[in-house]
Amino acid sequence: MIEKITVPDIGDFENVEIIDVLVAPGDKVTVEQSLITLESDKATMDVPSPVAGTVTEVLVKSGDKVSQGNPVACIDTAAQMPEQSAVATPPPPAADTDQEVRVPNIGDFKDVAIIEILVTEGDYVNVEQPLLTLESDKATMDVPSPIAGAIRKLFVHTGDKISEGDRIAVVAQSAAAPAAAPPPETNLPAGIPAEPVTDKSAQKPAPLPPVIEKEYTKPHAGPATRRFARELGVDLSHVEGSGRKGRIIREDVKAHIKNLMQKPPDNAAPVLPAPPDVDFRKFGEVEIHPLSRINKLSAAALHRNWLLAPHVTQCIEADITDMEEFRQSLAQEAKRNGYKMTPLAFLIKAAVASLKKFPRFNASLQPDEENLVLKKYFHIGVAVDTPNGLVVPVLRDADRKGLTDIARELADISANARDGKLKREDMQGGCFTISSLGGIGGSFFTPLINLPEVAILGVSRAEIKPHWDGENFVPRRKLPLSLSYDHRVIDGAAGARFITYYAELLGDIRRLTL
Ligand code: CAO
Repeated sequence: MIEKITVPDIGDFENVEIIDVLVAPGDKVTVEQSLITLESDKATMDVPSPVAGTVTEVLVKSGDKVSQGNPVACIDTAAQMPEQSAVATPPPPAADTDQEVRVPNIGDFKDVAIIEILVTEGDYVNVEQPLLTLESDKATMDVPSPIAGAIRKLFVHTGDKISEGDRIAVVAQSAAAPAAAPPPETNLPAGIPAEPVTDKSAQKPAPLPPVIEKEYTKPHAGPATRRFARELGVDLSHVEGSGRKGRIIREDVKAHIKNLMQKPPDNAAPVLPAPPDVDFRKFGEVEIHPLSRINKLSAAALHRNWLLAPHVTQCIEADITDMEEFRQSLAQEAKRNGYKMTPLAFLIKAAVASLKKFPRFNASLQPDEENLVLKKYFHIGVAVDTPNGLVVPVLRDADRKGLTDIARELADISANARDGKLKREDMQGGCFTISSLGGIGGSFFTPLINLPEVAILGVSRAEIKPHWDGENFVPRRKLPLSLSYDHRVIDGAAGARFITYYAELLGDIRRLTL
């Protein structure tokens, strides 16, 4: 018969989060075996199975929120081991009496090794709390306490070999403690009842069921260790076991956490402090504007670039008086032909010439920082300001294009960028980026390198300034340039050489034809 198991009465709690699902379809479960673990802000509690059988369906997942009556799983009770129903409920023991706890019926196993003792003398234990863990060559199983009380005496040690009926401990059962639980099977594999030896006559040996084999596909750890790990948020699949056959014990979980705390943060994933989370409504009226997709993508890329590349920004003013004269002479013709000849076309040509002269700037550092990849092509990225945010389309093979072609193409790619028509591949493969704010204003700034490129040129607004020609101050048009470079790849001298050469090219554009 299939039974649908629901969340029992959990007091006043509602919508409690499931932090762990402890069973999967196909698992055999015993009465009281935990199916899921719930955690409210006040308590953590397991939801036990009220029946024994085979899980046919799990109806919840970690992270779900549940309340009393919500379905948890379906269990086929026909698969229940017949012996379980034959287990007699032990009579309630007398209050305030010492009671011996002995090894329960563990099937055909004899001389099974104790691999972990989970309590010490003086500990107070609850009914079903695991006392020790046994391991045969086929199975690992916890032996739970059948009664609640203080452990007065422990008779066993790690490594001892024990069989059914051997003494484990004397427990001083407290008067207030609950009586022995009915079929006390929790934490033992299905079909292996644990009981106080006083009731041993009521038991029949049960063979170990095949379900135990499944344990070995999970991290090899006892229920107590699993609970401990869960409390600390440790994923046992990342913990190395030091127990027999690689079994994970409590000490391994502690060592794992210690190791994580001591490990220096990974370069690729720096641990950053969280930004302040302020409720600005406390201070005045506010409006919330969701960030656009482009805003979010570029924010993540800019942050990564800023963190990964040690930036240095080198500035210079280029004398573009003659270049501007030439550009103006082309501007009219461009306008007649439906495009704009802005300074940017010249800046791209000068970038190609400078990259040819300084090949280390036309390179990318491999992520393992072992090699530099030098590029033989010249694709120049151009930062474009759009209503949805910043994008960087790439003008390909700029070395093979003249000023007019570049100017026309720039008009197309910036129009496409602003209309949101750029494709992913239009923004890939850049060698070097130019960010031109000259049409807007401002002087020098610190552009952020567009990794995996190693340098970026920031261009600001040109202005006529007094220039000392050796005898007089003469008016010259000066263009502020800011070159940021990745100091892992380019040293300061190379940065200064590159930008000086670049400025010289703009100062005498005839050299662009060389
Ligand atoms: N100094 C003075 N004037 C300049 C100039 C400069 N450095 N650069 C351009 N101008 C002039 C142009 O000649 C043009 O003048 P006219 O209107 O008289 O023809 C005007 O400013 C506007 O130019 P533009 O912006 O239309 O064209 P552009 O080729 O200079 O730039 C583009 C194109 C797409 C790069 C630009 O429009 C843009 O989006 N810039 C912003 C880039 C950006 O946001 N960078 C920041 C990235 S880091 O956050």
